[in-house]
Amino acid sequence: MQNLEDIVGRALREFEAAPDPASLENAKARYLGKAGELTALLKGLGALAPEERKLAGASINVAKAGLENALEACRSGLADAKMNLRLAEEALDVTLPGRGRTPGGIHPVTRTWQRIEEIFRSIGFDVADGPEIETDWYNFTALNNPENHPARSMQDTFYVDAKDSSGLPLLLRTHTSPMQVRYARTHKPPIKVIAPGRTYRVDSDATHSPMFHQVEGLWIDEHISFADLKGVYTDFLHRFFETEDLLVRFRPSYFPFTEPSAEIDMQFADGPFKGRWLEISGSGQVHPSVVRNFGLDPERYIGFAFGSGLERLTMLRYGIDDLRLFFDGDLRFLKQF
Ligand code: 2U9
Repeated sequence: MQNLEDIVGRALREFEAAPDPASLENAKARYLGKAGELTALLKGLGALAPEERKLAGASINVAKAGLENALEACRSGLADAKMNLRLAEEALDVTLPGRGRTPGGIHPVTRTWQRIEEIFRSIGFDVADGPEIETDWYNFTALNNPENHPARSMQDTFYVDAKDSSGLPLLLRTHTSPMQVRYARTHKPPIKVIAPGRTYRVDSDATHSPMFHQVEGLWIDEHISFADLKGVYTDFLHRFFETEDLLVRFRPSYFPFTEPSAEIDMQFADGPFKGRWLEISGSGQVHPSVVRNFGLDPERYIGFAFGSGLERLTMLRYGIDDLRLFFDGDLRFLKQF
């Protein structure tokens, strides 16, 4: 049977040459499928004489069994090759060194925050905490911020898609003052508190970040004067910068929540900022309307407040010249503290 040998030879070569399971199954169909060449030979047996049919049938069936065995061997060969490739691709080198976990550090702004708490606690100030999402009343109205003040606009303040009980939109606090209003309304004088924390404004460039930190201080009692503000803040600067060799001056200014108001400037006698007046804080005597919003009588109670930026204090203490370094998360910077 010349034809049978030829068919078997071609089938075996095609099975072995199939590069993937789909090509192998196509090759199978060409020989063993319904319209396959070997199947056609089997179908043609009926036309032969009985004696001849017996002999031819036997050899075709032997050939068919041989091809089916070869097909099965090729199928498992392809499956093995696929598995070996995957194992090679996903190989793990268990001899590689592990990724070490290095201890973390305290962010420089957090260091400033901690130092400030320590200094003010040591002179009898409490530390207030409060929500970062605030009501319009605590953030603006209670602090004597006029209706038409630009800080109240969408361009300057992040508003939240939720309203307070008087139907006004909630907002991300633009200063730490609302914490002090909350504190003052729930404590009796003397009120002596600092409020450090995150604050938010729609502002982003080399010297402004949409999230920044402030610390505000408030001291309210029956006879607290500007002289107390000068004493407390100057003492704080001496301790924060670890030197008494610095000048402090109060320059008239304006804030809605204080009257009179002053900017506090300082000058180092040494170091990279030597001889330059540096703006370090805002301050003032708390406005009588704000004292009234504490639930206190402004004829009886008086005091001062100040507000400083923690990033600014940190930059001056460590000689950092770019605010963005605080927020980049670059370990080359952070590891220096
Ligand atoms: C209450 C009443 C008054 C806090 C004050 C400033 C002046 C001020 C800025 C300095 C730099 C904020 O971080 S900054 O951008 N702050 O100038 N803050 S007086 O006055 C208060 C606070 C709370 C109840």
